[in-house]
Amino acid sequence: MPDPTSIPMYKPAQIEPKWQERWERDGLYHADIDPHRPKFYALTMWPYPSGDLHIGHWYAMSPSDARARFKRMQGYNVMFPMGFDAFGLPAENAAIQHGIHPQQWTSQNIEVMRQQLKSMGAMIDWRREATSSDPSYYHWTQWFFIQFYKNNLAYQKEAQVDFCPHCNTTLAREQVHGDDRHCERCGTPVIKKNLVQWFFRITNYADELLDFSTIDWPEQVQTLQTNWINRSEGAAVVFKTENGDEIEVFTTRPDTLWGATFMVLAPEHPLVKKLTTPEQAQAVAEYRAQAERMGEIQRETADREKTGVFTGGYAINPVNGERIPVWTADYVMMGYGTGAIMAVPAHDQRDFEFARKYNLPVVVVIQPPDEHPLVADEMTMAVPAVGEMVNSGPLTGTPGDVAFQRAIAYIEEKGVGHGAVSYRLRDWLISRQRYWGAPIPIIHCSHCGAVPVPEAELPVELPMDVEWLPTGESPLKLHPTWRFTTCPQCGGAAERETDTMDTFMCSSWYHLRYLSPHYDQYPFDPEEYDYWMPVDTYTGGIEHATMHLIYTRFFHKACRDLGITRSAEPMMQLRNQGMVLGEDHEKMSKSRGNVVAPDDLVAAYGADTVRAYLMFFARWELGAPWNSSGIEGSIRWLRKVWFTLLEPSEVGKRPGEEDLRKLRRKAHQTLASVTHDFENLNFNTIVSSLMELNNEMMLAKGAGAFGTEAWKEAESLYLRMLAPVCPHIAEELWERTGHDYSVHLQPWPEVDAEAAREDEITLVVQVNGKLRDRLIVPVSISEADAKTAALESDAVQVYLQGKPPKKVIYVPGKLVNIVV
Ligand code: ANZ
Ligand code: ZN
Repeated sequence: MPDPTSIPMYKPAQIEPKWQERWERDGLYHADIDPHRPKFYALTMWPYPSGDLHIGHWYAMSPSDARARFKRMQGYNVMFPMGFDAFGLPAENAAIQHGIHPQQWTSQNIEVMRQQLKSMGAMIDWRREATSSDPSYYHWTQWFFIQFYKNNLAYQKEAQVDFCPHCNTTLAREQVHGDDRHCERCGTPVIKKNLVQWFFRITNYADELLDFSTIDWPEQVQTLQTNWINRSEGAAVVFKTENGDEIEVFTTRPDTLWGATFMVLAPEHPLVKKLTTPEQAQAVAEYRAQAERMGEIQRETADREKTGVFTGGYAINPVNGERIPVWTADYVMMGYGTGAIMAVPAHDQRDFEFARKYNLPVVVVIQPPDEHPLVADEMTMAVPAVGEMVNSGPLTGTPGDVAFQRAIAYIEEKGVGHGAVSYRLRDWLISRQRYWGAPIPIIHCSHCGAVPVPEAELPVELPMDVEWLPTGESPLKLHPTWRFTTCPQCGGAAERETDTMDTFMCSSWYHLRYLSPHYDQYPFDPEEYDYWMPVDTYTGGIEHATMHLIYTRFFHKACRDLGITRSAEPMMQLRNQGMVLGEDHEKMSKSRGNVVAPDDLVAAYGADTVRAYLMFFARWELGAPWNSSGIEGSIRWLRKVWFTLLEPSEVGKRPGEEDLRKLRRKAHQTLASVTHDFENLNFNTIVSSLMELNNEMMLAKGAGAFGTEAWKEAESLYLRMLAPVCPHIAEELWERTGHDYSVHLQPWPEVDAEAAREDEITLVVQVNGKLRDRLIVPVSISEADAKTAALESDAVQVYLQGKPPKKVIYVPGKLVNIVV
């Protein structure tokens, strides 16, 4: 036996780089097609190459890595790839501010981050690395665009867009925040601009995107996506104006049509100008100008005082022939439904407030059951429209449950409208007036229109020699030669599209590029696709719930319809981690000075400790504030493990039968719970279970168990369970305890149910000293559990009669006496 004083110290700084090199040299984490093994595609969201892997990245990636490692030990052929989402604004801003080319800035940053990722000890197969700004990558991003364009899934139209005057670019609706509608990146209030833009027809997929039945995604993400899409059933109804125009409205309550006493058009609605009478012209023009300055979110705020202006024009209610005034008001949004509404003040609160303010008539058309007949003049607010139809001509008396359907049948029969569905989801605006993105592969020809670049000529490469002027135009527009070309169809002089694609386009398909990042015949090697797809577990931040995670589902479905991908969904299971906050409980930021730098932590404690702490300190999906003394607990644990496994028992101690049984029981019970927890990504309880088992092993060692069969088994189980969490120390101890390289190639152990079984005892239950019941309970039952079990016994309940006991006495392992 080795001399205990010769146990070396645990020195992560020495062992971690050593194993990382060895694993890399041996290609230990290479994932190749193997038809004899089941595959597992574990994907974690790729980072933007900002140049620094922060603690949030570690929090997202190292537990994901542990889960992937666990799956591998379970016998799956696991692919865990990594890459960089490298197009986007910060690179361009760095170019403008520091005069460094985005290409150079990006590749320097990637170099740094790749090293940082390696220091994490993750099982990344670096041969599969992909970077979206590489021409070999965006070649295929452009190819996808062309497939979409050829199949009418991409189109251009003039649109009013949100534009950041500081970043000089269009923003997606999701990138505009707050009541003041500021830019997500720089905080500048955005303005509206009319530009010809490119869109993807994501709305074609609205209904299918609402179906989550085949995927295991968090409820919260499903809700966010469902609300984002916001499907409403109702009717489209046409109202004729007195000067012969038609106003179409979308309503969710066609059964209230007889109560429509006025109409409201959004200020931007094209009919506003036509309908406005000369007397009202000035008021309407002023109102429109004022509305234009306001943002949609601000306008949608329900409790805002309603404002509006009468256009002077009238329309005819198509069901009762009433002449009703047409107003314009900013509580009606141009981007929703048709941008026009029929106002039913008796049953819609916003319309009610508007009607009272401007003295417009209120007509009750729904009578709630079991209430006095409603009188419009006495109402102080709109009445929810549930009940029997009244004042509704031929439909009067229709019961509430069929009113909706009958009203639709009626307007369809009269030819004034039809059943319709409306969505909040808009088509995806993908064009950006920026340089650092994938150029949209279109050539504009004055004869032929928008012509896609022939596929053989892809990629349309970004020119490297551009000028950095934040002009609001893409720098590609200012390039002296790049944009001038010839039309692929007629050969005439033509110009390239100078907009680039939204970076969410690049990230909609990166999981496919990882399959074969060097393949140059197609976006991916079909053989790799057949083996690896779909992604089995996808992990990343909840903040991507409505953009990336909707876009990538749309992308996959669109590609499926074009015969490029198969199956309805790209990612079967999704799990979101929470956020690591600063020690001050605030979001980490440089300006607050509360940023925790993983590189410093790795230098001080080693990667394994950082990994263990990140898995331990919070429930993964919730996150928590950082705690710099907490991480000390993790290094102490690993040092203990180190000595537990290396330092023998005192000479001469012989363990008893019961000591060894206890050790085996704890080891297998831990294995059962750790297995369950890995499956369910409950990382914090994995670490705490391992801490407990280590304590049990120390006790067993005190009793002389070191080196016994039971000890050897516990040691092997321990290191295999530790391997996914702390891959380096597990590998080092695996070697030092005499096992063959590598712990990471070991199968996940099987629980020995017999060993894990708790021994049971009979607990006597007394009431006032008299025997009333006997309970079979585990030997290790805690005092609290024993008391609860006794109090819950039917025999005891009879004596308690619903009252609390006076006193409960517990004699460990023997009896509970309840005094009533
Ligand atoms: C008459 C009516 C009566 C309505 C009633 C509601 C209740 P969701 O459920 O969100 O789809 N609406 C339609 N287009 C609008 C727009 N562009 N801006 C503001 N409001 C608009 O809401 C659909 C309902 O919101 C529609 O049904 C319409 O008002 C209003 F008792 O029509 B309703
Ligand atoms: Zn042409």
